[in-house]
Amino acid sequence: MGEFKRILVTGGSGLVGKALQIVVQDEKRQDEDWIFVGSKDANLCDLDATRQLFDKHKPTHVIHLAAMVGGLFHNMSHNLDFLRSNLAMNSNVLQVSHEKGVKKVVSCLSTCIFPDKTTYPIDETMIHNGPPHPSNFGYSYAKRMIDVMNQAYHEQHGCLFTSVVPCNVFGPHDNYNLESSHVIPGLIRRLHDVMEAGGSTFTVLGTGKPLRQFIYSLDLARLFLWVLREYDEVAPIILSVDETAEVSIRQLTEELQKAFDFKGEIVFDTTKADGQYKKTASNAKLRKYLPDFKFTPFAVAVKESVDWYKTNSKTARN
Ligand code: NAP
Ligand code: GFB
Repeated sequence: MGEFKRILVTGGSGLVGKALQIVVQDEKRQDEDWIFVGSKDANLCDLDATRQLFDKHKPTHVIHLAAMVGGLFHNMSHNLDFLRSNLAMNSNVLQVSHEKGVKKVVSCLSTCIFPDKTTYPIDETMIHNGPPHPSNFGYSYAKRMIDVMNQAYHEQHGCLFTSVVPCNVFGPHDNYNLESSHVIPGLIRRLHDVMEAGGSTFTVLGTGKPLRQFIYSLDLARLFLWVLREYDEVAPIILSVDETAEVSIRQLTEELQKAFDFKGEIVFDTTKADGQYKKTASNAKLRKYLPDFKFTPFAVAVKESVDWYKTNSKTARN
């Protein structure tokens, strides 16, 4: 039995938070008490509300997932909102974690925040080497400040505040709202609607050429457990599938077509933006720690995500 941990998970009602709830059901330890919260428990953009949340739960550890999160198109049209909301939430959670003597905080960056002009594969040392892609500079700079604050809290107060850098995440309980969703839930929602309506043409936005690494939310949740329990560097660690698992949006669409058994035509609307062409990240640092970690095969993860949405489309976050 290790030291007792009361772990507060902010963003606990979202895609990654729900995956963590599922994984914790099987893998929680006797000396761990898990608390999952969403925005209705406290608006983390408000410092007093953040303090009240921490006073209520008295966490010893925090997994900070809460954020204003969205896909390419939502970021392009709301860069200021992404910047301000995420700066506020991140600053409040780290400040109150320090005030209340939280032993460890694990926050969340993203592989989309790296410099737009870069060499590949991207690694953890490159976060601040140049401006991010213009489509999501607000979100990117807010996320980069987590790493800067983690370093400053460690240098001035010895805090163990660290962060992980996931690639694109997908899975059950995603956000399927067409204005704000990421590509996989957006395509799942739209292809489901086309098939429900008996349509025979499915339109995918952009050229289909961009490349992405996609991690299944349940795999990411398992890695979060390991980071919370075993990873004690302040420096970020990329949590991504292998470079060889990178797929194009077109290949993703073909996988979704199979999962839905859609026999109609796929059309690419090239009048819509592609966003970053690629953001290929290296998971060499993760592999050094966990050489044998097994990611769920992409086709299996996509099928499970599609089947979940088919069953839950009426109550999913649309
Ligand atoms: P999500 O499904 O949109 O969930 C966001 C979570 O944050 C929800 O629980 C939401 O609560 C909470 N939240 C939002 N605003 C809040 C506020 N003002 N106060 C308190 N809570 C608030 O996001 P996700 O995909 O799970 O992302 C989780 C983390 O992973 C984020 O830090 C994100 O940046 C990071 N990430 C995501 C991806 C991806 O592809 N999804 C990739 C890389 C990194 P409600 O449910 O009550 O709204
Ligand atoms: O997940 P996504 O929206 O964001 O993927 P990013 C965008 C890519 O998918 C673009 C294509 O190439 C789009 O042209 N796409 C095709 C679609 N159909 C659709 C659709 O119906 N919806 C969406 N959303 N895209 C985000 C960052 O970049 O990555 C965020 O902007 C965040 O900040 C996220 O970090 C993980 O992968 O391009």
